[in-house]
Amino acid sequence: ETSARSLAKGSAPPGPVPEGLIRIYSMRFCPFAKRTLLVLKAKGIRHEVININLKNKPEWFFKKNPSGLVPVLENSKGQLIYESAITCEYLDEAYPGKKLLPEDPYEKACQKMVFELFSKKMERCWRIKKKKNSNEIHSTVQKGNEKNNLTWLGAVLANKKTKFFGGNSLSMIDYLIWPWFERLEASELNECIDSTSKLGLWMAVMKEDPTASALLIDAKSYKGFIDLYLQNSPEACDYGL
Ligand SMILES: N[C@@H](CCC(=O)N[C@@H](CS)C(=O)NCC(=O)O)C(=O)O
Repeated sequence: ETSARSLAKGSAPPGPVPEGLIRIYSMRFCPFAKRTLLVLKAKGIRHEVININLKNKPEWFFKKNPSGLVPVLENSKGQLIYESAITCEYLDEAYPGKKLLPEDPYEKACQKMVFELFSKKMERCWRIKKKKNSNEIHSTVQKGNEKNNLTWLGAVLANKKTKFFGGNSLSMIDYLIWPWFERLEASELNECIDSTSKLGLWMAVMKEDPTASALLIDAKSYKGFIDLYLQNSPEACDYGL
């Protein structure tokens, strides 16, 4: 289902979400949507995936999210939730099972502080620029002063003296930042993390997590996607299907 072809302009809008299910509007290679998919899987929430062709969006998609971005959640009451971090917090609160955010207000604040800093520093570095060929894309990512930022994030772990960003077990903040790390390999940036460093060790334990490993991105497909996406090809989102 996660690998279903995307819906494009001209497609019929999907019907209401069946009772007992939640729907995610996603795109197979989107790191933001990956956050929501990780939380859905980690909490064992029954869901359906509708992939959106982001280079040729269906008209009706703007009724789901006026900014036209994935991910969006829709429940059987017709309620719509967008912005990836908000979708993740919503799922954690609305569904029973393992709590991914800590109850303790201070611990929760700590996770949100790491998140804010990550959002400011990292998303800018990972941003894919519209360039004509893939060589140019990768050098653009590398110029983003990645090394310094990763060092900073490693220091967060070193100060905490824990394996994960929220303590000694995996929690929400790890899932929120993981999608950018699983893309390092595909972006040929994995050598910028020393595998014996705090961050390198964190990546290794993340790869062992059953949820993260089950949803691990295929580096080859991701690369193929990026090349087409930067050419604005409507085939990008369905790369490899
Ligand atoms: N702040 C948003 C960002 C989501 C986002 O940028 N999604 C991208 C795909 S990775 C998208 O939908 N792009 C479509 C567009 O830019 O029109 C979130 O956290 O959910």
